[in-house]
Amino acid sequence: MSMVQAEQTLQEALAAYDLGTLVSDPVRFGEGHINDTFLVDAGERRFILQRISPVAFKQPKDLMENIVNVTEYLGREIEKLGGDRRRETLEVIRSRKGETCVADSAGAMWRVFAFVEDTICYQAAETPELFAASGRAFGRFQRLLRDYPAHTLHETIPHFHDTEDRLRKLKEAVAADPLGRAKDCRADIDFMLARESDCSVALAALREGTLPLRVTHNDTKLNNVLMDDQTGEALCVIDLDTVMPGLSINDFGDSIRFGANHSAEDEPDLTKVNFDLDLFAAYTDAFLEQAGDALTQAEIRYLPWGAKLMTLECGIRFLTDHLEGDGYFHISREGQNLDRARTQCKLVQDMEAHWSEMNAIAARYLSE
Ligand code: ADP
Ligand code: GN1
Ligand code: MG
Repeated sequence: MSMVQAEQTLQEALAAYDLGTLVSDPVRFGEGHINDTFLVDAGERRFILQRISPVAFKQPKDLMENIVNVTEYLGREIEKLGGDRRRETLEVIRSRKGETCVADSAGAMWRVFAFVEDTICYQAAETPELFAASGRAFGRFQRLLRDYPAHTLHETIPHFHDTEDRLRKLKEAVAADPLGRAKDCRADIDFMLARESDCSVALAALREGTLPLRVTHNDTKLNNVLMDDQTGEALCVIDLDTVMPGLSINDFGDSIRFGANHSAEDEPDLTKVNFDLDLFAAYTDAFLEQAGDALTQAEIRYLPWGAKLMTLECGIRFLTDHLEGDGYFHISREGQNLDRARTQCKLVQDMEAHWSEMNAIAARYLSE
């Protein structure tokens, strides 16, 4: 539904910007699940035009304020390190009136970013080197923002990585069961409910003060980082919609969830979905190489929990959306969110089977 709406109002959004003369019509771009993303080709320069998901984001202006402030801060830090801020962080392009985003006639908000050229956005960690490069990028992101005043950030999605709340919402969706789908996912629901106490582990550590609140990205999958197509190194962390105060172990964990395996997130054949401990180790090394100094011993100790909980939570979210009728995550076929939920459960199961090895890998970085 939203996919069609975006096409209908795209021209209105485009008219609010002065991007030069377009050489072709904007085309859908990328494989994000949330926003509607288009590539705009103005010959000399290219741009990303995005319709911000009104389902996911209720306060798009606050969200844009976060992104402008964070990218300006990152830009200054990158320059201090001798880097190129125009390639190493996002650049928000203003509308003719100087706005960071513009409304269409249906009330949705649109924004424009400079297209970061000569990069590749991977959908799967094809090699350990590639996965490690993304780990360095997110580790560096964590380090660069370590002194950013977290309290000035808007919470763009309340309770985003509140795993207890996510499970509560799953239970509500199961109880309401508006499409009668629950009967076909009983085993998946039971798998998640059996892990109810796990859902509190990181949150309890936060409440007790064992884990600190930091500025985090909160959506660290591999396709939210652009790789330099010449050097193969990670260049630019994108998709900053969910930069908020959060847990560093969740940034680590969400990358592991998506990247430490060799299958698509929606692979229907679960025999192909296997957690890869070597990829886990490669990412851990790379993430801590860059973020290490900024993290406490407790954060390092809890890294495996970050991996397991982000995977479990994402499974819970996919299943909730499936039960509620797929209003949140974009789908291209029926049952896709159920398949996504099932891959996450399989990965959680694998992580549980490799739990002591995962902890041993993280423990290599403990100094106590
Ligand atoms: P979503 O929230 O829907 O995932 P993203 O902001 O991640 O939206 O954008 C979707 C995709 O568009 C990305 O995975 C990437 O392929 C591409 N993309 C987004 N911004 C840029 C950019 N500035 N330069 C190049 N590609 C981009
Ligand atoms: C969404 O926006 P995208 O596609 O990068 C989602 C993440 C999920 C991910 C699962 C704002 O990420 O939380 O982990 O899908 N983003 C939001 O693939 O909900
Ligand atoms: Mg994305």
